[in-house]
Amino acid sequence: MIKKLLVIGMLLCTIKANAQTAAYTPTADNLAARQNFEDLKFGLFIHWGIYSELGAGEWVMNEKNIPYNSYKRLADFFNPQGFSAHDWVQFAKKAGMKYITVTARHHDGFSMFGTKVSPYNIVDATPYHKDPMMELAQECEKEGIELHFYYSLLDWGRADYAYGSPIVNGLPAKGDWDSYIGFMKAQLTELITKYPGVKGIWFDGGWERDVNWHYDEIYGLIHKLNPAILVGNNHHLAPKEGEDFQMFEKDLPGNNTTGFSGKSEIGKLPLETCETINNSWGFNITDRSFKSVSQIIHYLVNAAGRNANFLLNIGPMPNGKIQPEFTDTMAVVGTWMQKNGASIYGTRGNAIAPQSWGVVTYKNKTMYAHITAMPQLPYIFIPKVKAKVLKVTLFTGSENLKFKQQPEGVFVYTNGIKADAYDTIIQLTTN
Ligand code: FHN
Repeated sequence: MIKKLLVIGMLLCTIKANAQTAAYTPTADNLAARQNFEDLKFGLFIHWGIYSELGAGEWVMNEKNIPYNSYKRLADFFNPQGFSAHDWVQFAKKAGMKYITVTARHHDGFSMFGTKVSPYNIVDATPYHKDPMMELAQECEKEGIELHFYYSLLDWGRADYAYGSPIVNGLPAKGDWDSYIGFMKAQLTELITKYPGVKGIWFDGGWERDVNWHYDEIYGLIHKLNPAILVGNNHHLAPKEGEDFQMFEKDLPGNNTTGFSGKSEIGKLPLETCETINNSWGFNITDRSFKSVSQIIHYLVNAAGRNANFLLNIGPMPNGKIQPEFTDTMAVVGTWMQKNGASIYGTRGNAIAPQSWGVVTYKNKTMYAHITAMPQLPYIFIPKVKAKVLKVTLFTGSENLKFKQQPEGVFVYTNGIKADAYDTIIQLTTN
């Protein structure tokens, strides 16, 4: 009996040891890609699919209870003659964005790329017959913009996914789970091996059901195909083994106004938060709640101060064009970024907690205090500055500003300074 217990004990130890060796160790290339990703700071999120035709957001099939077989007809007349990868990439560049995350496949299950493993895709099922994801990947590579693919784990239409099926013992009672996992692996292989320069996969929809998603196999496959690819998953939970960045939806890290972030403690991975330019992800013709230049710059600055990238979403129109309201706003943001971007790109945040007047970013020995709400008092106080401050100026000027450093922090006197319309940046040089 004792012998038997010993054998079982040894077996359990071996299993544990194997599980530990199977733990994910990011490669040097992956770690470098993470750092680079953190430097980029500002990205463009794009939700575009056959749902865009209805102008009511990407959830329209579900929200309007459109039967799948009727919804599928949208593919017959999806013909985005106005799509230009060049225009999308120029839109991002002009706005000061450094990467694009685009919906390769959303919850409706329609593939916006030329896949061989499902006929329900833009090349085979629409009169357009072209692959916009390939054009975009090539254009991004040419223009030095990084590309991430959004990929939905949830599928409203496929029989093997069996949307709506009860989950029994971690598996959908209907459908064919192995077949669905295999299908996703085949598509992800296509996205990583066929499309040039892909830097990340942005999963979403896993929150729909509590099943075994085979993340170990899926993430393992991605990293086997290209170890540097960054994997992120919008599961609204703390990061899981095999993930390379942590994302937040419609909330700055640490906030939970949406209710999505309640279970996602901030981990150690690079952070990203996404938000919409109006109130919709996919094109919504009635949504005119456009965010102002000031709101967008503040979101970006507040994310950077909390050490997160900002991924700002637009939903292009069904013809592939971007509506002028977005272009106009982002051109102004871009002009501001040209002047002030050095205080954001390549910086890190979170060394100093957000203050009532704004946030602090830093790079090497320079700190940038971003004042987004001018204080009533004639100074700002930056707590817990350990390094000795040698010089304080406005980011856009060379004139020295008065300051006083104490063990508790630094007072910078702001009376008489020329405030910026969006964010007055004060530069502190330390030793
Ligand atoms: O359901 C999706 C939604 O359509 C959109 O893609 C956003 C983007 O973060 N994510 C999901 C909701 O969490």
